[in-house]
Amino acid sequence: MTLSLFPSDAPEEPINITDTVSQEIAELRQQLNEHSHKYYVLDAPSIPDAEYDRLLRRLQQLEEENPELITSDSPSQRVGAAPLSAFNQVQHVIPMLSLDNAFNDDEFAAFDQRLKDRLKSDAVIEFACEPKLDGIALSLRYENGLLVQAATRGDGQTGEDITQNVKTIGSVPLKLKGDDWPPVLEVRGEVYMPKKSFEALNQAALAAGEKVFVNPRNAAAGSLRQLDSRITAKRRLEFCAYSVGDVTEGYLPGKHGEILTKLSELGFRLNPELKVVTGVAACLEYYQDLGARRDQLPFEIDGIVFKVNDLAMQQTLGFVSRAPRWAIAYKFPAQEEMTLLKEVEFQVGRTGAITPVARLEPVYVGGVTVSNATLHNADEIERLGVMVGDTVVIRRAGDVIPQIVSVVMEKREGNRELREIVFPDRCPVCDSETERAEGEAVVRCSGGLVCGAQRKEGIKHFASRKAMDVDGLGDKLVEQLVDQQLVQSLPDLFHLEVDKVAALERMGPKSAQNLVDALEKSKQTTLPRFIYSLGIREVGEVTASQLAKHFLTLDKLLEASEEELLEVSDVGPIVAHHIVTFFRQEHNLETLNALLAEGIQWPEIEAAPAAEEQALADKVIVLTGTLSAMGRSDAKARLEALGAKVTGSVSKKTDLVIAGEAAGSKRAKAEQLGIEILDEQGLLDLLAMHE
Ligand code: 9MJ
Repeated sequence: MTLSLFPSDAPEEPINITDTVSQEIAELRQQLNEHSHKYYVLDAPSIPDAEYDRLLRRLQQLEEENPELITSDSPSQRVGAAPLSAFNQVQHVIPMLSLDNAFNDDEFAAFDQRLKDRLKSDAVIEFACEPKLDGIALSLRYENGLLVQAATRGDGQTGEDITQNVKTIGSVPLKLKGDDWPPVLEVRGEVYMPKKSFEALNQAALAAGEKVFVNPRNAAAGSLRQLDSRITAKRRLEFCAYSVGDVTEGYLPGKHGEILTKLSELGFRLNPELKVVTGVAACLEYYQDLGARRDQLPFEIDGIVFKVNDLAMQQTLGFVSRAPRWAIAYKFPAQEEMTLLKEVEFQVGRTGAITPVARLEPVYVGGVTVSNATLHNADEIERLGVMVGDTVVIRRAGDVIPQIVSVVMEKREGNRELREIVFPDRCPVCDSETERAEGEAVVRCSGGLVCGAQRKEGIKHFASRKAMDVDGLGDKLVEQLVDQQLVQSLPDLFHLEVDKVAALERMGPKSAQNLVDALEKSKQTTLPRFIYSLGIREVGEVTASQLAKHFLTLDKLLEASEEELLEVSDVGPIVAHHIVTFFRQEHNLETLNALLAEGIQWPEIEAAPAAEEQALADKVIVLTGTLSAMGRSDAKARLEALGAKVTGSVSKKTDLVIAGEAAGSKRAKAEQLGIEILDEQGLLDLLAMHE
């Protein structure tokens, strides 16, 4: 018997299988390109990741079975290819220029004046304003709509061919959208790593004991210079277009802003902050506005690029050596600078943790003068390989505490003044021995409340807003109270005498009386606040609140065993251990009883309703994405207080998914399984309804 693919009642003409496969492949490619564009360029995915993966797998399967049908623009080619032995060189048809810089408003105004002088016109000039992405400049060459080459800038004349790597970047079209494109189109722009991807990459590197990248720019450069494009494929890089190079004449409009719009239509991602404005004042306003929002942007920028919008004007203005006369980069204050590490001192925190603090030669960075930076712990010092006397790179982004990101090894040569950083084996404040628990990065003073530093920090914590909320008892005052021996332990606070306090620096009779009154007032508190104020390790305000709700009275909490503590949501073995250890120490119990004897009190807590009566009893809820109104742990605690079980992964057993900003695969899975999804507002409504 012969096998026939075509039953006898089939049409006479046999179906051409290759044609059907070709057609399915073409359709899959078209769909995948469409979805990539929506996901990577428009940030508006219309199908779940899992569905995209299914389409891609189907395409890969068909191409595997029919290798003769694979094309270089197929979405399957984005996953990376076999490693190269080296990158080839690429000559740029039109040189890739750099930009002149301006560092203050006067220099920008001078730039505008130079333009007017050259153009022999006083008419106000229209500028395209673009955030200056801190990444790697890239040239993408399209011939007949297909990406044929991707090259780095190199020295501006000659770059490197990194086509394989660039194909793995989702926001780089392998094929231009539509059919209205010039036969040759070279698109230029910046490859960068969004801040979130950078943080995730470094976190993974740390966990794996690998080297971390010092900033997103280096991470992007390192990812692009991989000879093995499968590594690049794993890095979350993005591409934004900002100009064109070699283009077949007659295809593009006459304004820079319009060219960018055209590039967007052809499938490129543009910077969402692009704007065309007229005149110097509007440019400076744009600069100020973006400068103020710089730290909230999802990508790093180091200034604003202003380009004369009219191409005919650009032509008239021309170039000087390696930069166009018609553009300027107005830089923001640098967020990284070099300086000298003069000394390392060790500070003792509330829980005895000893933190190395770098004393630096003062340096202006990120808009302020920095003279101290944290070195975190011994592991960090080892990771950096830093020594006293080194020249280091300091980074300060926005409000963030200044960090030491690296050591400038070149500056070590001939520098004989280097000294190793040695962790003290005795507490620098109380001379007790220091200890480092196994598996912990932190070195601690073993002195407990004997240690003046720990006492001070403990009192600051006790008085803080979320704890006993003692108005007017700030850090500086606590330092004085302890240094002048007016306060040795927490209960002493309640014996302060007005005239003694009034004699302290920057105090007077009135502020001293206010402080004593505030202390008196703080005695009326709540159990959660009181538990939090004790400063038990790892017991934050949420945990304190859970403990209060669970045990209802302080006595029950004091008697609780580690096993009983584990029944409290938010309490794991480490926290349970810290709590039991705290209450086992005689001096802590003495302090606690003395505080109660001073009259600290709180209203009784009503027992929570029996489990089955709770609003969300036994509901299985998953939290995903970023919540802006409250932290994840806060949301979890509040849902659990209503009886819900909050778990980590979506399954058929899940009743509800709360999807915050940028929720990803968990949201997709919930959609797939038909599980109810609430956004953050939905969560707030739910809590408001039941709390
Ligand atoms: C960046 N880095 O964002 C240019 N750039 O234009 C923008 N760089 C540039 N434009 C001409 N937005 C040369 C460099």
